[in-house]
Amino acid sequence: MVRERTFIAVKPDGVQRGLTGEIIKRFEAKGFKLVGMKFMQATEDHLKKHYADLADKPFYAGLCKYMSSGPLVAMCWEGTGVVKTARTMMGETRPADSKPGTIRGDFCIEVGRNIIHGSDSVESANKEVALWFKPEELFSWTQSNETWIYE
Ligand code: DAT
Ligand code: MG
Repeated sequence: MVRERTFIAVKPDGVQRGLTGEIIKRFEAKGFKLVGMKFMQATEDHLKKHYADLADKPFYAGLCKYMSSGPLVAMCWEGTGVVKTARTMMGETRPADSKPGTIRGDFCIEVGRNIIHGSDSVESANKEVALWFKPEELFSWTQSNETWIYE
């Protein structure tokens, strides 16, 4: 597996509920490297682009509205297998299907308020990172503990 990047967001409900630190803590403790992060309120237009693949779903308009209703934390995390592993750490789309120990399994109840976003493939991760971050907002840096995380 390659040292890839993924787009993770603490959604507005996660921010409102004070779960930002808890979510960041899990990715940090796992050993992944934070390479970009901003606290921002996204426009509905921006979210329509982000969720373009879901444009034909009945919940699309409500989803874009809720996601733009308050500030969120947009992040880019890097590491070997981070796209897939982050999805595992998040749990399933529906919190009710998410196992305890996962973020959605531990902290939320309804699919429409599931507190975190994570890219679902390397291809969409690349697209999403480019949609949410300018190149100068992403940082390549050496983690001091890297040789203790990777062989
Ligand atoms: P995920 O966020 O796990 O990648 P997705 O890409 O299929 O899931 O959908 C994006 C978001 O849309 C999801 O996090 C919550 C919302 N959503 C999905 N299915 C829904 C449904 N049946 N009703 C309401 N909201 C839904
Ligand atoms: Mg998705």
